[in-house]
Amino acid sequence: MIKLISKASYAILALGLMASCAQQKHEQKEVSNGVFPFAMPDEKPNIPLSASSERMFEYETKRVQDNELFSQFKYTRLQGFDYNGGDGTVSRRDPSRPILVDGKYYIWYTKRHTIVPPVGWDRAKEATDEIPSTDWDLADIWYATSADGTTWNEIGPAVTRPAKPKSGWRSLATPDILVWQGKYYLYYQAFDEPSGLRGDLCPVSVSYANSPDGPWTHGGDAVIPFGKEGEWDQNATHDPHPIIFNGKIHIYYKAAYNKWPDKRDKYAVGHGLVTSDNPLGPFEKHPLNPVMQSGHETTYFPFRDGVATIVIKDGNERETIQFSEDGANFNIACCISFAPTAAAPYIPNLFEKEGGNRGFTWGLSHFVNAGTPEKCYSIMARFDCDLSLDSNEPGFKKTGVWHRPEVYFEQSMESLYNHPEGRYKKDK
Ligand code: AAL
Repeated sequence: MIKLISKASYAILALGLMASCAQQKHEQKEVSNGVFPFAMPDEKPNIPLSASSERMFEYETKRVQDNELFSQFKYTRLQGFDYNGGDGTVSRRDPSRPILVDGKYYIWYTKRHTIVPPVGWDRAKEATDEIPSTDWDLADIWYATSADGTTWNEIGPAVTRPAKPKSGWRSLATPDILVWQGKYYLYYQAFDEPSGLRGDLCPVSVSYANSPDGPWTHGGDAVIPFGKEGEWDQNATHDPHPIIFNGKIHIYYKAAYNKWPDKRDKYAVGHGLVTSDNPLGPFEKHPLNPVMQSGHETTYFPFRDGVATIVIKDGNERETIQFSEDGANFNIACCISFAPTAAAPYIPNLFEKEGGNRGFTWGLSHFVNAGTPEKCYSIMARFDCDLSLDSNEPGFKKTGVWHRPEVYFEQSMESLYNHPEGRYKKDK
């Protein structure tokens, strides 16, 4: 019986080999005919190619399903955070990347707990010491821990607003973490006025501690220098995002430019890069800043011998993942759907000497529209994906992302009616 099976399998193997030889001949013939082959060629065929076919051979893999920097994203609601019934008075947003310390994940984030929901940045003049303008006004940096990355235990504030007129007296927001030579460094936005008043204007401050549980010591203000007047980052440095690359601290940051104070709808975003050997600075700006001209928040991660980034929402290259060999010159690796907003991935060994460059399988993100415009607040959420060299989960490599019809119908024409510059006017 065994012999029979093995004879049969030899026969099948032989047939298979013959078929594949025939196929190869067929391929070569097709290529020599100047026609793109049926079987995906490993090398760029020596035939005239369209621009799209040319580009196909510039990506790391020709099929997106084989691309280590492509993934779908799946979302899970976090447990353990209370939002006061969703009345808009409690908001949590812009989480830091989780880090694992002694078996516990730690995150830091913007927490606003105010007597009323924000009035909105168009009405920033109405903001008071108790009434917030935006969702991230009158906020502090809080932290939470978790054993599994889904159920969180909110411990309390990590860094709170200093007394006026110290930088950040109005609001602290959008933190991220660096571990450097055994110490913990939190970088965050420090506001001295309600955001929306003249812009979303703020520099970045830093605090440090010997333990992720604090206590935190103030380590400096305006650590990422503003550009000079007339330069793209003249008065805003947002979303500080530190990584260690080639042994040096690299902080990516964002500035919305071409916008405030008078042409808010013409805005553009740029991401800059500063580097230093000292977490408290001084930081030196990369001469090619902005190193990225798309993407709303900053999500950069060491990947193989370079740096990769998830680019969302803004710019011509929105909804892409990009890669750069030098951390400054990025090219598109692939396009993505349903990308996590303000993505903060958990990257194993991120701040270790070795091993922090193999990607990730989960992280935290936020949804800024958890409430209504009148009761505006954000929630944090977990996303899972396969952007890791150590994982191979075919389910994440599917290309179809199917939303229920309701999701599309929610994107109704309604939001276009009565747009000040729009053609569609609703019948009164
Ligand atoms: C976010 C971030 C920064 C901005 C605001 C809070 O999406 O880009 O943090 O200042 O919005």
